[in-house]
Amino acid sequence: MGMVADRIALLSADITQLQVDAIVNAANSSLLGGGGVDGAIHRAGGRAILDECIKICERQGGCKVGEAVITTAGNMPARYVIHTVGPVWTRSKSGADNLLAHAYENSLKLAVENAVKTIAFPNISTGIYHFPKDKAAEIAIGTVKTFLDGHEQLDKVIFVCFDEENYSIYEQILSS
Ligand code: AR6
Repeated sequence: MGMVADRIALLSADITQLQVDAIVNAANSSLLGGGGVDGAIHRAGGRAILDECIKICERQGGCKVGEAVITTAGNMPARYVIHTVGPVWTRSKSGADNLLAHAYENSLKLAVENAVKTIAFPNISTGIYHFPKDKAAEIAIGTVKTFLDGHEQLDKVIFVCFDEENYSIYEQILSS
């Protein structure tokens, strides 16, 4: 594949509609669903996703912040959903940056392990979890670029923005 920048794309879209190998879900540690993009993914994908999440919970007791698990995408056009858990933003917790980076990195590792070539990320933690959007975008883009540099087998990483503010932040960082 080509240079790292050519393998990154920015899209304003509903992530549940995308025809990619894997879409990433900004889940919570219970893996049992919630609001935001998590709710949208479970609604669009159907019961099969929840069934697999329940099995994973029985096996390993949910998913820790910064970690990731993989399930079917059910009725959606994608093949897999990679569920990761971003950190809740709190001023006092200095570890949040690293945990957000881990959420991206562990999702990418799981993608490679499952022969995923195209993957789409939502803006993890920037909704209900209140992570500052500009800071989150810097971490997301930096982590993805570093990972792509060392993993030629990944063809495309798409950053999917659902709100205009995130889209313009990503546009600016990616063009600079
Ligand atoms: N497609 C793409 N992006 C979306 C979509 C969609 N259909 N819907 C929302 N977004 P959030 P978090 C964007 O709140 O902050 C859930 O209850 C949204 O605009 O979904 O990581 C979980 O169960 C925002 O930019 O996730 C957890 O409890 C981004 O997705 C908690 O929320 C992430 O917002 C996780 O909070």
